[in-house]
Amino acid sequence: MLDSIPSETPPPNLHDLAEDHYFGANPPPKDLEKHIALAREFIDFHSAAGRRLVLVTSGGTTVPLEKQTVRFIDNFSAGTRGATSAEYFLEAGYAVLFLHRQFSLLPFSRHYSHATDCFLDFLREGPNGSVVARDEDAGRMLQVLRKYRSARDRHMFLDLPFVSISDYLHELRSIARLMQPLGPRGLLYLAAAVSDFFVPPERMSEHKIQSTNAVDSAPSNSKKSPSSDKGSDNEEETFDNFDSSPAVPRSKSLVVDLDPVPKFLKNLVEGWSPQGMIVSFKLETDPTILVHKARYSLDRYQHHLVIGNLLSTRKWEVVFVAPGSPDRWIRVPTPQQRRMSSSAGAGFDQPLDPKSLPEGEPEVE
Ligand code: PAZ
Repeated sequence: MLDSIPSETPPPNLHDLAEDHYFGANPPPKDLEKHIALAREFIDFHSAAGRRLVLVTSGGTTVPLEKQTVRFIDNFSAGTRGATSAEYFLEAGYAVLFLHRQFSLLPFSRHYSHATDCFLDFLREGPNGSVVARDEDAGRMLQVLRKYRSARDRHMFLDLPFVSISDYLHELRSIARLMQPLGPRGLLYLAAAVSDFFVPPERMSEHKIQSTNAVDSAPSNSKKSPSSDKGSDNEEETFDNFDSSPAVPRSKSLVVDLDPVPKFLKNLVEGWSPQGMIVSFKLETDPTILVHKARYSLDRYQHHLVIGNLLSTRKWEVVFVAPGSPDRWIRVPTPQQRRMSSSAGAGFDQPLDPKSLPEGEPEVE
C-alpha cells in the first residue's frame, strides 16, 4: 500500500509551519542582505583562523503599532548586559558579532555614553586649543581606548543594529544559519530583551493611528481608513486628555490587540544552529518563579544554559541553570557595597571580600 511507504521528507512539524508563516508574513529589515554579507565575511574570516566566535544579542525590541511607524511599544533594556558581556568575550579571545538594538549601549563606548555624566564632563581644554581627558579620568580612559583599538584593528568585532521584533528575528535566523560551519566553536548568547507580543501585519494600520475622525471629512478621503473604525457618528469628534478619564467612551479609546510572538528557541536549537552552543536569558520580576521558569525553558528547548535574572537585581546577581547541574548564583557587589568598599579604601572595580559584606547580604561567589 502506498500509505506504508516511508516518505523521504517527513511532514513539516508545527514549529516549521509557525516559522514559515511568521517569516513569510513579516517583511525582513531593509538592511538584511547587507548585514548578511558583512556577517558572512566576518564569520568566514574568524572560522579560517580557527577562532571561537560569539553572537551576542543585546537591547530591547520594538513592537510597531503602524506600518509607517510613528508609535511603538518598547521595553526597559538599555543593552548593558550585552555590551558589557561583549567586552568580556573579546578579552577571552572570542570574535564578537554584536546584534544590538539601534542606539543601545555599545562595548567600550558604553563607559562614556548614556551615562549620568555627559561625555564632555570627562574632557578639559589642553594646551594650544586642544581637548584632552581630565587627569582623574585619563588612566581609565586610556585602558578602554587601547582595548577598543585592539579589537577594532584586529577585526574582532562587528556590530549590526536592529529595531523591531521582526527585524531582530530575521537577523537572528540568518546569522545563526551562517554560523553553522563553526559547530561548537560558535556561541549564541541571547541577552536581548525580546518582546513576547506583537501586532501581526494583517491587523496593523498602514498610517499613523488617528485620535479624531477629522480625516474622514477630508475631500480626498472618500473611504474610511481602517484605523478610524473607532470614530463615532459625530461629524468631528475629538477627545482630549483633560476630560477623557476615567469615563472615556470605548469608541474613543485605543485598544491594542497583540498576538504572542512564536517561540523560536526550538527552531534555533534544532534547525538554525544545531551544533552551536546556546545560552539564553530569562528575565522575571517575581523572585518565586524565576528559577522554575529558567529550568522549564532549559527542559523545553534542550540548549546549554539559561541565565536567570530579576529586573530589580539584574545588575548584581544572576542564576545559572544548566542541564544536570545544581542552580548556581553568581553575585557581584551591589552599588551600596561598592561605595562602602571604596570608602574603606578598595579600588573601584575590585571584587569585595565576602567576609566584609554586611550581614544578610548575598555572598559574593
Ligand atoms: O539590557 P539590560 O542590561 O538593561 O538588561 C539585560 C536583560 C535583563 C535584558 C537580560 O539580562 C535578559 O534577561 N534578557 C532576556 C530577557 C527575556 O527575554 O526574558
